[in-house]
Amino acid sequence: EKVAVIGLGYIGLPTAAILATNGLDVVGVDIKQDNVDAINRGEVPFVEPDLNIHVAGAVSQGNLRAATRTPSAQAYILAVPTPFNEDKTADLSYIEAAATGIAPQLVGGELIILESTSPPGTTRHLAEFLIALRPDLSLTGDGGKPVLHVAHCPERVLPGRVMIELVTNDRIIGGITPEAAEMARKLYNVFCQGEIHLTDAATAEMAKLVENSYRDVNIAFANELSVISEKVGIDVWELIELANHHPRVNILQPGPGVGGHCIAVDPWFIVSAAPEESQLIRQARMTNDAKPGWVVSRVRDALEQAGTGATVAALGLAFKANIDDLRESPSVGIVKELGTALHGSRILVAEPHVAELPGSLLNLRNVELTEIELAIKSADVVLLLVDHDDFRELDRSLLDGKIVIDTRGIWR
Ligand code: SAJ
Repeated sequence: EKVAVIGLGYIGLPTAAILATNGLDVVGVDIKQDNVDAINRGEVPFVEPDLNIHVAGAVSQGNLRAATRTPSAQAYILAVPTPFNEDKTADLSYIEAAATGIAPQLVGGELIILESTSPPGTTRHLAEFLIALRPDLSLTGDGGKPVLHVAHCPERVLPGRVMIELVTNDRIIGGITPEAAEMARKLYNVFCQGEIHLTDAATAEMAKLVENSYRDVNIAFANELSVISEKVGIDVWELIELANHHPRVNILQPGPGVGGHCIAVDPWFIVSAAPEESQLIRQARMTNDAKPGWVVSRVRDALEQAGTGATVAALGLAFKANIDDLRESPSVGIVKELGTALHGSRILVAEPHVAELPGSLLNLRNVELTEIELAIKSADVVLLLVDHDDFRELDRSLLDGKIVIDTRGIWR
């Protein structure tokens, strides 16, 4: 069986590779010629543990190759981005572009799977978009036309653990028809050892969005508690730890805000589908988005205490612990805001997982990247932004005499 995977990013390439190492004939499709060339040499254009072994193995076996043109295949998996627009609605142009590439190849009987995280109704939209391009096909076989089977199978893997979670996580598959869902189950059964649950397409779309919104709402609760605790003069970490001793309470951890490409994005897809009804989900998003600004104002207070010209050590830029991913990171936003607003102060950034500052911080003359101990020793105010192990294991005596703002509660 031949499978085409459209979009060779963090989800598409691992999925293509794992199908190929399980014996299927896989063509990966991407618009970036450089990435296509790299993959055809057996190389991976980004960092994900163990992915390179899978890609190199599959390419040398001849089961995986990459191309910029969509080939004909029995199954197509779309793993393209679904970013959101300024008005928080989803941008479906990548899905439509992928569908436009697939449509001329279809003869009927194919399986089309959308993996991209999408607002409710997107799989149906994709199906109808394909039928509009190919009116000689149908979704149900009406009029005796050949059938196109369309399903949604949202990805749920955690970056850094993709090759493990692809195999072990349970999956949800929602079909436009039950038959489409059943066909998709057969395909994912090739590598997925978790349970596969079948439903309709809109429920599968919502399930993925709800998982990430659940986390967002719960982090917002923790973040709100941290702001309240500051006001009433108690330690939020102790508060949460104590409350979590209750058998039915499990509060998450506050932080400097919520980053990454999923949890800070997906809830908006629910809000845009049902704006009036999504009060709590919207408010949680706004609460989490407001947290970096609150951290900045705490640093300003500390600097007032420390005096003009004081130096800040900002520890961590990644969006979460022990990774090198700076995209959509609240820490980067906080450092940028500090660098822009506090002309009289120096901000010494320590981020052991990167070799240089991201572009958004490069033109700030009072912000520089340095080594952890050096940053702390030179600082009056130490701002902990990411709970990297390197910061947890730090010699605490370095913090003596400093004003410490620990947004993750690792130094209590
Ligand atoms: N965070 C907190 N407090 C917490 C937990 C997390 O402030 O108690 C922050 C983190 O620091 C980070 C952000 O939330 O900035 C998100 O981190 P995360 O580890 O919660 O999640 P992601 O974005 O790396 O991956 C999520 C996962 N979804 C869920 O756990 C429900 C993953 O399984 C999904 O596949 C992924 O989103 C995705 O692609 O949608």
